[in-house]
Amino acid sequence: MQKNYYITTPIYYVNDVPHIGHAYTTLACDVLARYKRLTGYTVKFLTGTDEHGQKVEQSAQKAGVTPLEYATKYSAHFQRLAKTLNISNDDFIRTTETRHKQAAQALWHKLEANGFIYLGSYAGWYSVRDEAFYQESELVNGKAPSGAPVEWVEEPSYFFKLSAFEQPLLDYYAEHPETIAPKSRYNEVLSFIKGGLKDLSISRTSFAWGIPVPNNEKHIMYVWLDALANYLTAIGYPDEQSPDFKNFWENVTHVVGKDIVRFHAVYWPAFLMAAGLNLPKRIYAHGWWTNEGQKISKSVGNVIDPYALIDTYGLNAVRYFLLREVPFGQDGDFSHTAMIRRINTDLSNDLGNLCQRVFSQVFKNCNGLTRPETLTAEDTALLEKAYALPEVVGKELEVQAFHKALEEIWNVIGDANRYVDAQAPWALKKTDVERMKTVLYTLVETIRCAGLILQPFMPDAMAELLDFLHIPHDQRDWTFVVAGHALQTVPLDEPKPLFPRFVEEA
Ligand code: ME8
Repeated sequence: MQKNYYITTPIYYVNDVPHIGHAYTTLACDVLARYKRLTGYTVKFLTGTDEHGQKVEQSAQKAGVTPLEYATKYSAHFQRLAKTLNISNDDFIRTTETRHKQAAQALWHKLEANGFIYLGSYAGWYSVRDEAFYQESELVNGKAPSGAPVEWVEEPSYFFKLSAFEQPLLDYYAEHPETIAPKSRYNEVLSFIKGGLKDLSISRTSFAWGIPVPNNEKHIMYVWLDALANYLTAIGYPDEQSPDFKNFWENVTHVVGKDIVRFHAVYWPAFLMAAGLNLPKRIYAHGWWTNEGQKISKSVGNVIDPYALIDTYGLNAVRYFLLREVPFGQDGDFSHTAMIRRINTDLSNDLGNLCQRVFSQVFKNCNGLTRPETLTAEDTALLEKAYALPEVVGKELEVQAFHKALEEIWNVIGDANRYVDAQAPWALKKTDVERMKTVLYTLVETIRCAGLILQPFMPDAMAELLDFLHIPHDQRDWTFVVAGHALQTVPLDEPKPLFPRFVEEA
């Protein structure tokens, strides 16, 4: 039976250029998409840009261009970032596309037809920066809980009967607690729902940049209803019979930052219930990055530019660092010191040197290296750990524990380094050439397995490694990490260092 997996990033606002936070979310999704493809899933991986709303309208006005011109320019930045990060997305959605306008309006129709929309008027607080409505009781010193300024809004508005979903959501989450992760976010969502859900304003009349409400063009849809609908648009909604819709809606994972949990774990599931659609399988909210201990903000001027990072450290290192340094789900701090430490320790010393030592000995000292017939207990112990990687790493990736998945891989790399020191193949060269060959073979085979498993994290570097080992492209999925597919012969090419040390300029 075909196994399907649908993975989405938030769609990013086009009010500014992308920064490290956007790169982080997209990267995490990319690792999941690549992992699922390597384990036999048909994957749909969606990212894109959120182009409507007051925030974008205001930014465009300031720049003296139309909102669409502005959105097109900034959307291109996000598209370029995805290419630069080597993201394997299958689609890039822009909410200004016709397909999206149609899907969002169809969703509105459905909610209305099912009796969950009514016309009223809104009087309350709104934050343009967050594009969110806030209760008086939620404000902290006259500001949104995020610190964003709020303004008083009074206007005619359509409402969504969110209050009707308080109990259904509580029941659903009690039965499917794994839907929201990590646990701390699950608790946060539950306590928000238990605090009482009020009906939600879902249209605005005081500006124009959005999708018109069907049959009442004075109103435009609230940007979050519009934006969330993107996840449906990309798989063919409203055609619920389309193959993409049938395949992918049943198994969707949304990865988001912790700032937008409420929209994804309260409003979105309520909209879906109201439209008669099933709920996401998983909503994972990761933490926030700070920069050298400080909150990242444009006004502080400490925004981390992902392009600059990649220029300085290289794409493989940036991808590795972001997912290794901080447990996914927790907040983390970016520092150049930590980045350089990871490059020089994990990548250069542990993995890069292992490959270099082993490959150069094979190149210099082996006149033909084939799979040995007999192995010692030490050889078998190392290989068995390598062959167990798909299971142990897969288990961690199934719960989005990227840092633990990498730790498991580095355990095997650490074992391989201890093994090479203990077996000392350079000494065996003089005493027992056959044994030296067996040791080197065992190491190359272990490196092959690690290389296959690391592909989702560092696709470029691992492609180079696997090319060096002459592994055919159709033998690179995780089912090949087994003894039955062990290398028969080891190529004897001259190696090039895979992860050079990072040396800081004086
Ligand atoms: O919220 N650390 O878009 P957005 C980690 N358009 N991640 C960060 C971050 C940081 N310091 N800053 C931002 C929106 N992010 C809406 C989403 S979805 C239907 C609509 C990441 O451009 C994180 O994933 O403000 C966060 O959720 C997202 O960027 C917010 O992007």
